[in-house]
Amino acid sequence: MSPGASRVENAEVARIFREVAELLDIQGANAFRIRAYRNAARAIEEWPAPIGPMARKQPAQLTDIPGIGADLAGKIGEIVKTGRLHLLAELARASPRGAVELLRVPGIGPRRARVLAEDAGVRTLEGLARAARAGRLRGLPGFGARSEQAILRHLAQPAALGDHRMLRATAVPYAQALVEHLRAVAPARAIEVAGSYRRRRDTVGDLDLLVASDTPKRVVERFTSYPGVVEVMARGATRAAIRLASGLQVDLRVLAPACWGAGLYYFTGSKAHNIAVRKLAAARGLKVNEYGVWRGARQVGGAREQDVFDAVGLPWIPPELREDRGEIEAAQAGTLPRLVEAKDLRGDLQCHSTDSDGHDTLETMARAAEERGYAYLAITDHSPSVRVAQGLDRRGFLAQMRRIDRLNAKLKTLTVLKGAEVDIHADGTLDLDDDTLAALDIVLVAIHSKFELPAREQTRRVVMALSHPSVDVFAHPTGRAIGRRAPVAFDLAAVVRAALEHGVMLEVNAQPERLDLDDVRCRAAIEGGARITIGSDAHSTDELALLPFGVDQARRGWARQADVANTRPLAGLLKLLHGGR
Ligand code: DGT
Ligand code: CA
Ligand code: CA
Ligand code: ZN
Repeated sequence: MSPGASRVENAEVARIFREVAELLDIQGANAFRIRAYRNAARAIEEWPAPIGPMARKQPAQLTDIPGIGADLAGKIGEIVKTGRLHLLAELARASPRGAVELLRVPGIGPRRARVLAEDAGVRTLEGLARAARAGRLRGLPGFGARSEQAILRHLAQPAALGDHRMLRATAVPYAQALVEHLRAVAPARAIEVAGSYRRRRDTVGDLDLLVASDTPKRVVERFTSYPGVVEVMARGATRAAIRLASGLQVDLRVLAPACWGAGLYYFTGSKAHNIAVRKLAAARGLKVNEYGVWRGARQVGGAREQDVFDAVGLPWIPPELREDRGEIEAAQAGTLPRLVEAKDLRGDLQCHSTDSDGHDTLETMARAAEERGYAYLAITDHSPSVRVAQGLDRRGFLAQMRRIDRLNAKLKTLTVLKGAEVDIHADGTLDLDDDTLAALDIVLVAIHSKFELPAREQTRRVVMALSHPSVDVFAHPTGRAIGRRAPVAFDLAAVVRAALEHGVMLEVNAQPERLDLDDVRCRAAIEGGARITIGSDAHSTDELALLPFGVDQARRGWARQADVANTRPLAGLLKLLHGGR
């Protein structure tokens, strides 16, 4: 069984515990109890072993997981056994309906959600929008004209209302578990998750599962009887659609083996890309659809995906590029980029330790990176003004640098780079003194406040920060959090010019909620001549494993190996850094 498939229960337990924490929070429950559920969710998600078999065979061992006592262990057992948690249903019954939806709006926490429900009768996003437009929020306890404006701005974004996309990373264990389940009726090479999932988009609307088989009935039967199904939404001879408890919807199509390639191609999309390729086919007197490549009524290809590309005279195009954003023209001209791959990366250029807000010590992080075979790991703890992260001050960084020297003397194949993630103040100055900055091997700068500055001020702030002679990397440049916080407004072209002028690189941050730069901005930055870095921003050893999600986003951003600084061996990387190593 693949590691991802067996971890689907970790994902489910974590999801349910998080929902419990949210509902407890809305009800104003004890803060320790709420935190216990949140911490447990995180610990279970990061627990390296599958929790399902453990709960079934050795339930006593569940308490080995940090933050799991007898009570939570019992609840894990209940979820693993029954797929649900009685407590959650009870809490949901006792909570104002829609309150959880309101929590997705930036600036609305549990307290404000309760005020909205109890004092203003606002229980839905639509209700919230109405109340904000009518100016009825500003009088409520904890609300003012400013927060009312911010809420209106958020709700005006097209994605704010009724868009239930899931982070792709969240969907991975669910997808892998389903694929595993279907292995009983088809070999691995005959199963594929297509759609936006295969194109490695940062979020997915649903999953599009394809199976090549001569016995579609068996496949449909197996699919709809998956234990995680809460609703079978459609069922036909060769297709079906289900919904899982997480809300994720999955479409299944069973394809005849002779049509596999054409179906895989069609359902990978994107729609815009498909339409453009179909036009090329039509110009050659061919028809391309999900069943094959056709000349009149005769099928001339479609068993392999390559058949479709051959039919229109194109080389194979990686799914990540299939967005009709110039990939077809590039394929025709023979200028498709050879995209960076996860195995090209030699190290990780952003992570945190217990010295700021990480969960593992400097040494533990380094050992874990060494075990991954990395040549280097930049430890980039926060600077002091990021108070929630308990950042280091000058003395703290100097002490950490001495510890890194001692650690490097002991490590065999890994070099720890002395780094920092330095906060950019609102005026563009940096949150650490020049001498300390100059002593570091690698300086990341980032925005952690004043996200809402107007574009001109934001651009000026960033350009000033990048012009500091010690700065190497602009980390998670737009500060977006998918579904929660929009990207800051700045003039990307001006920022890229400043980055080029001062030898600063732009990060593609691999945290699934960030994936920042996004695909379009990453490509624009590279086309503008900038170099990028990919950083996991790990806050624990397990999160080092997030790095490939950053690679996915960089690939969608047309990044080649040479565009990514941390594909270089250590000596080559150091040439790109200002630090005096
Ligand atoms: P999503 O689910 O919103 O993240 O995005 P996709 O790309 O997975 O879209 P989805 O699930 O609606 O459909 C899967 C693929 O099927 C899509 O990428 C392309 C193909 N497809 C769907 N509808 C059409 C259509 O009307 N025309 C064409 N040419 N292809 C379509
Ligand atoms: Ca889809
Ligand atoms: Ca779909
Ligand atoms: Zn940060």
